[in-house]
Amino acid sequence: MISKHEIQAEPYPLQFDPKYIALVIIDMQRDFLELGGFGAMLGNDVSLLRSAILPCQKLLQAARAAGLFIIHTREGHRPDLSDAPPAKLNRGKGTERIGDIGPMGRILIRGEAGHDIIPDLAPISGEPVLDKPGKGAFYQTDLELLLKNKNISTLIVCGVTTEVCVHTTVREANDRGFECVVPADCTASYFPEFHEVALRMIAAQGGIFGWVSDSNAIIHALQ
Ligand code: C5J
Repeated sequence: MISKHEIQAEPYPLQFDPKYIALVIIDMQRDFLELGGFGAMLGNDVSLLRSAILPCQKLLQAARAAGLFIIHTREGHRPDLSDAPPAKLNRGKGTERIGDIGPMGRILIRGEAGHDIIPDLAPISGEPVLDKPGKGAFYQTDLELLLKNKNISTLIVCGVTTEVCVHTTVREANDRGFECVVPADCTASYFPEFHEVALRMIAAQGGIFGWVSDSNAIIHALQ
């Protein structure tokens, strides 16, 4: 018998099977959340992302307790930048660029301090950490394979930033047949107005890309 649970969400409650739901935490890296990283280099106020940390921590704890498959992602590149499209490297108008040396090491480069996931959300053994060169977590990674091998059908997608890597991942997941729910308080943007609109875009038109909920509702449904 299929066990069905329900998450209170917009545009309507999301039913899920607890055996086949996974938590995906997108790019909660020092490079985006701390001074001296990629986010700051682009001229953003990185403190705006910090509101997502505590809700993500609580949801991560609940997901671990419920035995969910948990995946963390990191955006970044090889030290020789061979996986970074020139178009990405050349974009932006800051004084520093991807690969330049900043206070947390080379910006957006794998293995550097800034590329690490923030300590509050550090992955534990058994939780895959996927390094991605692009904005979407499916692009040039084995995320789809990992999920399909576990018959995962529903994704809880958290992380930063709402309208960039979270949104891109939700769109990619949607086209691959996954149901996605985004807990609004577990995501954040350097542009609060983009955050709001990005969430509305997900749930609009009867849930064109998925569902929007919050950490408390999801934690409640996982218990
Ligand atoms: C950005 C991300 N904003 N993780 N990356 O460049 O959203």
